[in-house]
Amino acid sequence: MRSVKAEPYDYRFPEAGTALVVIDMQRDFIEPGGFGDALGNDVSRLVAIIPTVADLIALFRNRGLTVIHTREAHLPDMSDCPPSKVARGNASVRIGEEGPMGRLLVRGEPGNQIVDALAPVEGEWVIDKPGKGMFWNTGLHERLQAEGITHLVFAGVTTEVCVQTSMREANDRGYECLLVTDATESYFEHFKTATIEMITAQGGIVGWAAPLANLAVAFE
Ligand code: TIU
Repeated sequence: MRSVKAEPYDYRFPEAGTALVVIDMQRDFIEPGGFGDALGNDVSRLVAIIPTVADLIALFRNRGLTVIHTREAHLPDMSDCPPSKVARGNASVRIGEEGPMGRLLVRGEPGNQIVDALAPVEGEWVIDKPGKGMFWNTGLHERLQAEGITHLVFAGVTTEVCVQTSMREANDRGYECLLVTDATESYFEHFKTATIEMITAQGGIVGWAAPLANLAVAFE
């Protein structure tokens, strides 16, 4: 077992049973002209974590550990996108409609790809998820079980939406979860702070949180 100095107390993980999950580092959320931008958000906050996420991926990749990338992505016929999700909010361009990077949140479109700096390499898992959580309608739990993965390290965007939903779903399914605090970001600074507090409060009710530097030390 390796041990990371974390909140609310040390996070222990078996290297072989641990995977990295990078949530939705796709152009739709991170680049101007995407879904996040269409919702009225300042995407520059999210761009800033790319180097840290790249270092985190390298840590896992270099050790031959499982790296999982998710994308929030709907089928081109939108059969996996409830009308309530399309109608919600006051977006200038809605999910499924044509934006500067193709149809928003639709599989195969330019905007739906992981940003170049974090592009998946051969052998890494790429999970297209129609929901905010990574388990609904993806088959991911069965695949993780088959690989003997028991511990999940989380990064990506946005902290309080798809990252937190996925981490909570993982906790309910029995995975021991660590959030890497400088490899996740929100359009709203206070939501990120609050999410980390929510996850780690009450003895780690959802899981643990630590910066990348602490995780790097644990691998030495
Ligand atoms: N809008 C927002 O903050 N997030 C999402 O819609 N999806 C993800 O968090 N990936």
